[in-house]
Amino acid sequence: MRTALVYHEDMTAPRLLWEDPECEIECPERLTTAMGLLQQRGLEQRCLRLAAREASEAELGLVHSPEYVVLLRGTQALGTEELQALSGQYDAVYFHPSTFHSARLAVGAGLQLVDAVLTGAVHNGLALVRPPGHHSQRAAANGFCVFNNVAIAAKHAQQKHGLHRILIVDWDIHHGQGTQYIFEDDPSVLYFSWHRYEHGRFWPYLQESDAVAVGQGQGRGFTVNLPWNQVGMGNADYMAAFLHVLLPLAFEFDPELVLVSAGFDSAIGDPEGQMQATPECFAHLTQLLQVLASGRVCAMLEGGYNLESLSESVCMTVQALLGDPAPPLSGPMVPHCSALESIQSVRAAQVPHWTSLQQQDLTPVLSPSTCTPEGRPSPLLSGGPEFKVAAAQATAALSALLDQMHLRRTPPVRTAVSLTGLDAALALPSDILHQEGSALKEETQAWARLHEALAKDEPVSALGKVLYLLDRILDGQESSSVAATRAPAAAATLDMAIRCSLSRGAQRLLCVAVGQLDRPPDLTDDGYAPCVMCPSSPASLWVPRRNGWVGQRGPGNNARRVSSTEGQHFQHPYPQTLPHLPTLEGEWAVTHTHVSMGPLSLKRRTLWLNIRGKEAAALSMFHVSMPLPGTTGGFLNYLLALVLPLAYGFQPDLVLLALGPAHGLRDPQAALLAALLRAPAGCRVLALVDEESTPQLAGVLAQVLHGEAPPCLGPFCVASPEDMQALMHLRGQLEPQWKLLQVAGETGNKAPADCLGPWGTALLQSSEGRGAHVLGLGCCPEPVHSRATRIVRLFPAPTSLPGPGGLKSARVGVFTPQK
Ligand code: X5A
Ligand code: ZN
Repeated sequence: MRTALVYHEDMTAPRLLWEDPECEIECPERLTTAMGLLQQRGLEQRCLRLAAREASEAELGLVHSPEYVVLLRGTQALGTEELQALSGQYDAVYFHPSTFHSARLAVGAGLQLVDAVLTGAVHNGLALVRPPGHHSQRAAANGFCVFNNVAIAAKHAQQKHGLHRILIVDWDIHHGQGTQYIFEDDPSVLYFSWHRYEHGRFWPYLQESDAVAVGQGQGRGFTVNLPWNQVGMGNADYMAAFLHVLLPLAFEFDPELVLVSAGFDSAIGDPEGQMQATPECFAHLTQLLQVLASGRVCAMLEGGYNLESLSESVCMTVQALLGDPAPPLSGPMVPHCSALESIQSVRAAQVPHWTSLQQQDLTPVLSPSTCTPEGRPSPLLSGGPEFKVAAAQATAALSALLDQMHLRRTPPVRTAVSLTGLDAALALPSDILHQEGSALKEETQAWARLHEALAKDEPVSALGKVLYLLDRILDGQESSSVAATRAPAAAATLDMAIRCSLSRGAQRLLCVAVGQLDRPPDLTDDGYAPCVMCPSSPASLWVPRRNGWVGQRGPGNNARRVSSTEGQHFQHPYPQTLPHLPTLEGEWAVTHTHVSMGPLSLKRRTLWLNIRGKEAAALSMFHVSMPLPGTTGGFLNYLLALVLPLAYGFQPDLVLLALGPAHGLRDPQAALLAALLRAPAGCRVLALVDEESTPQLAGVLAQVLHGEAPPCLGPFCVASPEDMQALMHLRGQLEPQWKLLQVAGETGNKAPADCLGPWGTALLQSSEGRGAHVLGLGCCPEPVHSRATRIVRLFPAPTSLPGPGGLKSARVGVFTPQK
């Protein structure tokens, strides 16, 4: 089995025996509710269940002083008043007669989990424990924590399993100062924590929680603190923190094991955190961590006090550990200004210690937008009356959100991978499907007629297989597939796959083409112009609808999917993915009296990324070409600082990953690319692999798309200056539109015209002679209703745009987005 779930009912025993508004949130229902939902969702049944054992006193001694352990042992026999008196000696702690037993089970659960993962019994797992651990110190209980479960697990992994590099990711919303103190001079443990900080005004009110605390002595650079100076941080902020801070350092560190201090008080609705990350965010964070350390991820529960948010988030984490696709992230992928300032400050503090940061432009930290104490509301006191009101409001907001997101209805789709062409020599795990089916011959031939290359060179059977695999992904039968393409037909096959996906109702298609594969000349950001969509079929009919294009599928036998004229939508295979996302069409509705839109929908349907040997160019925000970096460091930088921010910003519902002729990727690079692209796309990926590639490459892609961890990239090697320059160039161009690329707060001195960057995508131009009132449309996934007007500088027209002569040069137009 893949995932362990470690638990013991006895850990529900400790409870608060007296009045204490600060401590009452740490209650037994935290565990029972989370376990209950895991069972109800059928997730618990899919895990290897391990009953937690008590840690020995020797194991506690890996971190804690003998005197402290003796003191705790003594609490078992104390009466309520004595317990209360002892509790009062610590900050935010309560003891119960069952505390010692429960705390030993919590430590033991972590040890069992680490043993199960490091002996290979499972790939990963979660320990659902109480009391939590990350505030606990060598000789002190603190913040509901008695023993430091994660720290003891790390020491155990080093001593019993001989590990040399362990990463601890503390996504609890409080600073795990206990863990920080234990490892602050230890370079073998990289400790990352983000936490509500508010410039020191939030518990535990420590200076050493700030970004400038980077560790001591040998351990300098191995403590990474990301303080949030405002509440309300959400999915985009957490994603930016992972992409721009944690992951670059983690890849450079190259851990052998990832321990997660998995507190869910960082999730929406939590009374302590007051943050806004939705439960599925934890599935994404977990997926991202699984590309490290061969997928050896051990998560241990820390905080999390909104029972509904906690249990949903726990389920999302377990689903991701099991390899299930993650639901798409909700909300605009636009980090908060204060979050960017925090990210900037931690990158600046860490830059001396990490080569992967050294090559990037790190502008000095400007006064953060939040640093003036005047006028800021004083922090809510835990347990106080205002705190309760805020908590009730948050809970109501959360319930509404969960209902609206249909989270409960997200089906677990197990990834299956189909192979064709290259599979002869492959030994794949038995749960990866070898798919031999093919699309109907007439349908295949109809598509093949679109391309000379296909009609002439490609055996119809190979094409039919690709179509069949794609069809099954779009129908939800498989998540992902791998197919072989022959070099002369690679571009045409990809083109056909794009057309087919769009015609089948894919709303946003991310095409990542590696090697000699150019964007099909008639593909625009919106998809294809209707007239070229299905030239072979006279029945082809494309009708613009409020929500995009609805139309008949051209060739073949798929008339059953044709929507009726009244029909709002295509019969969409994954309807749960998009309801929360405002369409760009809605956002950017240019008043139609000003602009005659012609046949183009405003919704951007394709994002084209070409990774190849030569140029770095952004022809539009949806058409980006980048060189293939020469080193591991360069490759990682590209993935984390460019490809993933774009992919998460775009939120594709399908990825076409084409490794064309001369793609130049080594197998581990291709595997990492596929593993990372899988996350933002709900695991829907069709990989087209050049037939000249080795069967091993197809095999490793199949495994990664199936949810296995990618193989090691090899030794970290810094990016070349040329690669970094090209990356900077692209980022600079794209950052104004793709906000997830940002790594620093606004400098505040930007001209208004630059709000949307050096170019917006021109959809229309005025005809010759009326050039003075050119209208432009900035394409930007950020919500704009807040602004009355936008100024957009036009970009020279891409060749695919209609209109005589293209645009002359940059001209500025103003428009008012419709409400
Ligand atoms: C594990 C954890 C929080 C303590 C908060 C005290 N502790 N106000 O979340
Ligand atoms: Zn916490």
